[in-house]
Amino acid sequence: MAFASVLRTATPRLAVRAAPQLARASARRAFASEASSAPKGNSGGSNNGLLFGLLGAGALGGGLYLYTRDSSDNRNVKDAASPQQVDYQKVYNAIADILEDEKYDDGSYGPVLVRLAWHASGTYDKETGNGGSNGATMRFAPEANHGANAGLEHARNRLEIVKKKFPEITYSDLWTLAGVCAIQEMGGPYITWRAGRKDGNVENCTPDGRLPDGDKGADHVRKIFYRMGFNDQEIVALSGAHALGRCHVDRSGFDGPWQYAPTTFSNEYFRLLEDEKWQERKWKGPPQFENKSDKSLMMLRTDMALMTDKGFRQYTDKYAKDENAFFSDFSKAFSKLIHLGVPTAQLSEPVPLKKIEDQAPASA
Ligand code: HIF
Repeated sequence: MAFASVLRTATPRLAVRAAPQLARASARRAFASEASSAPKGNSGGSNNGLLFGLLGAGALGGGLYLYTRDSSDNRNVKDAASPQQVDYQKVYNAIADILEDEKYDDGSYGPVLVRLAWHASGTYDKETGNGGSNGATMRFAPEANHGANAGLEHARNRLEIVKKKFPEITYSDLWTLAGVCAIQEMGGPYITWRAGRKDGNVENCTPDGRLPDGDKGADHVRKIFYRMGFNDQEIVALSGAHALGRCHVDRSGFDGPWQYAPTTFSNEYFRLLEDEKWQERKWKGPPQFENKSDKSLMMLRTDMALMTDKGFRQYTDKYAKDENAFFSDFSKAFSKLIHLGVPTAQLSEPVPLKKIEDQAPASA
């Protein structure tokens, strides 16, 4: 299955672009200081409406996301539509239709949609139960402006095309469904997805700092992912998603793709980690690694931790050798990720979402 899909999705536009301008050393700090206007030490619970309202208003001067004007408005709050009310396969197909665009990046919005689904979900905190994919709180300025979320407006804006066609779907269901669609259509495994996420309000935004920093090591990665309830094996399995997409100097400050075919989902990320020689890149940007052989690929410090940390390395070895094992473990871990924070009672049964290539061709 994997091979056929990989063939189908390996578009000809995969040539890795030459590195754009070097990052200014201040690029990442600029994001970080913007984000420092976001609430600190807030539990993300529901009693901070005023605080968030003020912060939301304070952010007005600094480039706003679409909905902030109405951020405390209950029109932003929405219950999920059941699979009886919305044909989620149709929504899936509409997302598949808007994945490719030769003018955008490597020719596909797929990677940035996967990143949106993950950042919408990866704010989950298992101790307090807040954060996670329920709520789609990245619609609001405090969370949209978190440094880690820079660039995700490309994904959110692209999905407006689909939201207009299917206004009944909640943003939180749409964003996670888009991540599933992107992975499946780029040649990845099937991923179990349930509908039922509700859209929340600005009061449900999580504090900044819940998502990982790429310039840190294994301890940091564990701290962030253990907080969500993942173990070492799941962390490594998830990390294979860095086969997709690239870093952008104007978003994270880092630069370049992890592999040569960044719109094809495969175990290539693990194989390159092991097979290439990696060295620190000498440049003005934040610390990152480059492959010695042609210097066109990159790894973050957090990626390198999967090689250097013993607890992680055993799984990196396994997934580099065995793509089926990777696909199967990734599918489970990603499905877990995109349901974090959603009360089980809210969720539907798994919704079957077929890849386009597995759907019966429309009869003539
Ligand atoms: Fe990423 N990730 N991620 N990531 N990520 C970036 C881009 C993507 C981390 C940092 C970055 C995961 C974990 C981590 C994707 C998917 C996932 C970028 C570049 C950075 C810096 C952003 C930019 O400049 O545009 C860190 C530190 C992580 C913890 C280890 C997940 C496992 C791999 C959870 C995951 O699924 C995807 C896809 C992209 C590419 C986005 C694009 O626009 O091309």
